[in-house]
Amino acid sequence: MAAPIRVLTAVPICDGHDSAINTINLEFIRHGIEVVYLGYHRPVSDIVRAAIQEDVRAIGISSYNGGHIEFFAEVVDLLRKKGADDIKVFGGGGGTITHDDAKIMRRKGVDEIFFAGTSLEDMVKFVHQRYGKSRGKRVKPKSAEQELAHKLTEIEDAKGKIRNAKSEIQNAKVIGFTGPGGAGKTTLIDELVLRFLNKDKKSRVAILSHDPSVIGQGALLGDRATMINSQNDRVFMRSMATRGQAGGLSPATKDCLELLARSGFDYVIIETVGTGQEAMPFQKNGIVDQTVLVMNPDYGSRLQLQKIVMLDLADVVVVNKSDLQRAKTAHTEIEQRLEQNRRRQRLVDTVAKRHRDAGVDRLFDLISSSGKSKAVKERRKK
Ligand code: B12
Ligand SMILES: Nc1nc2c(ncn2[C@@H]2O[C@H](COP(=O)(O)OP(=O)(O)OP(=O)(O)O)[C@@H](O)[C@H]2O)c(=O)[nH]1
Ligand SMILES: [Mg+2]
Repeated sequence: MAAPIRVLTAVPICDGHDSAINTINLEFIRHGIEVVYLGYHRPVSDIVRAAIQEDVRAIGISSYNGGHIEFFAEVVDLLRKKGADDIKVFGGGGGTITHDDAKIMRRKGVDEIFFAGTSLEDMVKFVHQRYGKSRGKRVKPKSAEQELAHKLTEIEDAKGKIRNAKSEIQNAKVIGFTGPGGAGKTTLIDELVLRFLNKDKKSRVAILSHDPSVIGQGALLGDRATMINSQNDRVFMRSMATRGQAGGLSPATKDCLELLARSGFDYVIIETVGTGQEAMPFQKNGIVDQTVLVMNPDYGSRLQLQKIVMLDLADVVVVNKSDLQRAKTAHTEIEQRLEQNRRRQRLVDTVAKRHRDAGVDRLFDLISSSGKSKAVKERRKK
């Protein structure tokens, strides 16, 4: 089966009209397309950076607040400048983009503009026809970032059968985040990235983020929309759909992670999909150095805690959303549960959605101060 088409969608800066694109995203996903959604109020530079890192086939822009002729053209121009003009641009904006505007936009390199009244079916058909064919031989990448992005695509589409044997040295510390859907993993990672970037002005971070999908179907890869600090030239983020694999990761995760870990980043952060009680996404002695389980205070009762396998395995357990009422009880119950494990697991309370949260600072210290794990040291000795 051919690999799914990946597109990135976004709404331009100073524009909060995201209702149209949310509808379109959903329709795309239902028809087998993987959509990396960047969110609204996004500048050209963020859109182009994300499209290159995600190595999508095309960018779909939904624009309502005017300035579309310039905005779309700037996206096309920046892609060209970065040697990434194999990534195409299309979009719409209801009645705010006139037919005359669209003519100019097409002349400036935009593939297609969809007007008010177009059916969702027609848009899906367009994406399949225009971006569904195999890419064939690719142009030589213009930057290391682009090269990395292309390789990740090769690995993902070959289901992890491609290896890069160039360098076996893993320099990065790999940290795995898991936990139930909506617990705040992405928000927390974004706050930690801010601290990594501020602590060392030269450090570079990679993020490998997962969202669920069934084989042959699309996926909404939505973690980027939550990211603010991670929209940064020192951060390389890649979103992956699970493509039918259970357990929180994708069949290609391991190889993609290995490649990222030896691509010159100081930290590689991996986020699983929202997981259930039985999930154990990170293998023992695998490539992940430290595992963080992010919990929501509303997990149920003590009985539920007995069932969560990751509570036995995680190095650090975070009670996020500790601004919520149940957080204190959650902390006490989880603390007692962890005591039974008799391992040196750490428990931290955080409010990830608050800037400069002292709990997130504490978590950052735990992650950034503890050195490479035994596993990595051993791997390095080999
Ligand atoms: C819904 C709406 C809102 C909602 C937005 C909700 C949300 N979260 O999106 C609310 C009420 C919040 C809102 C607020 C504002 N709005 Co308003 N809003 C609209 C409205 C009524 C509909 C837009 C819409 O979602 N249509 C539904 C989509 C599915 O259909 P469509 O637009 O026809 O698009 C088709 C195609 O173009 C295509 N398409 C669209 N995008 C894309 C993208 C891709 C990739 C593809 C393939 C296709 C595609 O899909 C559709 C298929 O048929 C329009 C008026 C109108 N009737 O168009 C005004 C409109 C866009 N808003 C307008 C304005 C001025 C505002 C405000 C500034 C008002 C104010 N003074 O506060 C604020 C700004 C908000 C902000 N932060 O940006 C103006 C813009 C004027 C301009 N550009 O000159 C409009 C045109 C109304 C008007 N006539 O004055 N708005
Ligand atoms: N009250 C409260 N809400 C938070 C906190 N941290 C995150 N949230 C909110 O929780 C929601 C989910 O946050 P995400 O970071 O997307 O959660 P996630 O675990 O990455 O979700 P999935 O990737 O879908 O599993 C968002 O609306 C956040 O704003 C917090 O500390 N307190
Ligand atoms: Mg997330």
